[in-house]
Amino acid sequence: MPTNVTAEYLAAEEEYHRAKTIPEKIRALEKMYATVPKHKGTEKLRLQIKRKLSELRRELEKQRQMKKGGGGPSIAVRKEGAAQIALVGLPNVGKSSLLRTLTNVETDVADYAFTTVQPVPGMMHHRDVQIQLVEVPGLVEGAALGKGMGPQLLSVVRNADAVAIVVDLSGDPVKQMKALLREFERAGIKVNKRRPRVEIKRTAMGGIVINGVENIKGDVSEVVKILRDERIHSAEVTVKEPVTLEEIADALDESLVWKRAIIIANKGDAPGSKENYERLLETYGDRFKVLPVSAKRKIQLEKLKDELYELAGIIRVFTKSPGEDPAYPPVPLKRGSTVMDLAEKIHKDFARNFRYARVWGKSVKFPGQRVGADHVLEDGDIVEIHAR
Ligand SMILES: Nc1nc2c(ncn2[C@@H]2O[C@H](COP(=O)(O)OP(=O)(O)OP(=O)(O)O)[C@@H](O)[C@H]2O)c(=O)[nH]1
Ligand SMILES: [Mg+2]
Repeated sequence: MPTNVTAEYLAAEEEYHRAKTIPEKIRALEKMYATVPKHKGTEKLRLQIKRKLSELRRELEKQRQMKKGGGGPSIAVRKEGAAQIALVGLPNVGKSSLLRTLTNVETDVADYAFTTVQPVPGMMHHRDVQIQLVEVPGLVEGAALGKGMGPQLLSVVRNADAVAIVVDLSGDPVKQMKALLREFERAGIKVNKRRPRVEIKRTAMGGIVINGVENIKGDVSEVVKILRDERIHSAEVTVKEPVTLEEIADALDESLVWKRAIIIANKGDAPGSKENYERLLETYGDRFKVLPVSAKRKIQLEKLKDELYELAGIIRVFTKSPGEDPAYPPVPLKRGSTVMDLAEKIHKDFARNFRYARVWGKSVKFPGQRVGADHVLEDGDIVEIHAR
């Protein structure tokens, strides 16, 4: 153990050794991680704590699954529309109020916590696309560690395509964000972070081969250890960008999910909301798009729809037959979709008998350009598929 740790760290370590339950252990390890000085000499220690936390998180989830009925009734929400966005926040911040105005769902709004106790879905229609919003009942501290329906609620978030975090500007939004991000972290949900670019290809034999070793900031032998812990003994690992050991561990941790997110700063009409908004922006503005709104006074709601549409990561593509006008409505696709993805969405035969396509729009250099199945489409493109 490094000699340069603080008294707080030692106290947390003591707490860890005394801890009996998994949630207790997790809380103690989080304290250890928060109090360990961040420099090169403690790099391995930090990595160890992070890995232990990940292991306990997975164990907790396994325990929950083993319990009768998977630890309570499933509250999963079936996906409908082009994308599903989770509306998530602490209790009483205005999630239902937003859902009501954005989707016309008649859900209860009241001035106390836990009005909503089940996830409530609603359809938002915007720019010819249907996007499903799901209000996740208010999260509380300890949700991810088993409090109330916490784990089930967080699994709704894990399953969504993107996350809209709702905070209340009549209270301290930075505190709210910290609490939410901690629960996300505990549930293995990474928001607005990109999975580090480390690729792993399992091989039948040949041991561990690491390409791009120069990109690893830290002891390479630790990477081999991480892999061994995951029971990977033969693989080709390619490190494509500079990464720390903790980032490599994250990249190789398949229990993590990576989600795009924005912050909806609600109750922008409340006294003191301006100052609170500014503090929120100062702390989280670099990492998140922050949109101040008022569900009650219906302020900035059109802009909010635009932002949610952006967040959903949808493009609309118009199809057409030769010599005819584009068909309406457009087909919604995930950003990054190809001509083949479109063909498959329209009709299996189209995909099977595909020859080429002609495209008009942003993704091509000239109108009516002939492209192949792998061509990546953009929002607003018009596509004419030619099949046998
Ligand atoms: N001033 C102000 N109050 C709002 C706004 N939006 C919602 N409220 C009020 O905040 C309270 C809670 O609103 P809800 O929409 O029920 O909040 P929720 O997040 O769904 O609450 P739970 O389901 O209990 O977690 C109600 O009294 C709303 O009228 C807003 O933009 N401004
Ligand atoms: Mg509600």
